[in-house]
Amino acid sequence: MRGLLRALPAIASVGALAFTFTPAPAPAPAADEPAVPIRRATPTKLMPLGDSNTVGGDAAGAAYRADLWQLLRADGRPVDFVGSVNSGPAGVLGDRDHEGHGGWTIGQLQGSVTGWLTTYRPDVITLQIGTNDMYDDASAGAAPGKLSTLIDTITTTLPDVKLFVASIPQLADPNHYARVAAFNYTIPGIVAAKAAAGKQVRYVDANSGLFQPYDFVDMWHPNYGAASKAAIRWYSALTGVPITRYEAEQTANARVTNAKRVQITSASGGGKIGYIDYADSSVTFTFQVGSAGTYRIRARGANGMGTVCSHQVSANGGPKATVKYPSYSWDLLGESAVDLPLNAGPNTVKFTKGDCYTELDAIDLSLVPTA
Ligand SMILES: [Ca+2]
Repeated sequence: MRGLLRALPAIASVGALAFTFTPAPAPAPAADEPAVPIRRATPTKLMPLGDSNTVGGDAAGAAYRADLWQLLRADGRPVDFVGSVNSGPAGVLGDRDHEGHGGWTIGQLQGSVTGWLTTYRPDVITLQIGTNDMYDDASAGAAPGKLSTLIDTITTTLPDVKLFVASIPQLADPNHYARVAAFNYTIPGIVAAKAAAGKQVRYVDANSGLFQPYDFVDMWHPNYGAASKAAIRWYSALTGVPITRYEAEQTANARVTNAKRVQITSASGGGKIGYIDYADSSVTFTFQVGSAGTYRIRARGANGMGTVCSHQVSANGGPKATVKYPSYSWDLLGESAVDLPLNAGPNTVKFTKGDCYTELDAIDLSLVPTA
């Protein structure tokens, strides 16, 4: 039990998206713009492709896929994940299809990828591979060439596919660290050369420089909270919408009143705010934005109540809006969005108790997407 009053009856609004959002017509994309393939009004088939860090070596068992799906859902983007594998936590990961294969090397993907591509015909691929090539110097040294060949195979098999190629997570062991650093260093150049040759390939720094030692389950796998940070980078690359995350448990970001910090690895940054249970409980974020406008605030929240719960949210003392959190579990976190006007310069955004109970991990801030 994470809250003192969790047994109280809750409202019974179920099945709704967290935020009702009516998309405006999308502007016509530029002819030479492969970089932003996932638009609000365009159904898109996305294949997550890779190894165990696509499957998910974390406690939730979804790697970046759960939070990426949540971020896309919060915008109302019609994305269909595709692949021959189906795994991960139902609910928080609304589409469990993928093409992640635990323990696989680049060469193993090379041997199977053509069949997967012709079967599922994705519009977009998120490729993260190479961790299992880092075991020794020889295989690590061969990894860039194998990645180059794999990119050629993918783009030749599906010339219209938009291929996003990621860095791989940095590993703590000194030998692995050096190999990963060397491999990650080569990836932008490999991708740039393919793009210069006319292929629709883009590099995503999904992982490098992102994690602390406490962000790892083991030598090889970022934990669930850490994977959510990689998901932000994937989302931004896929949509062209940069997100800034503010951790609720960091005192520099937020003032907490009559609620408690909870340390747990499912939360981004290793912590979240629980016990937002009382009329005077609040989490008040303070941050700056460069320009005035309507911003999308995505709250990463944990709700294990078995029904939709909510917070009241207001910006700079203005009117309260409601952000609704579907119930997944206390250890599976969703991204629920609300759009609020912000000022140029400093802002405060205050979360207070709504219906039943939800814990607050972080907020992910951007301008409201226009495409
Ligand atoms: Ca957090």
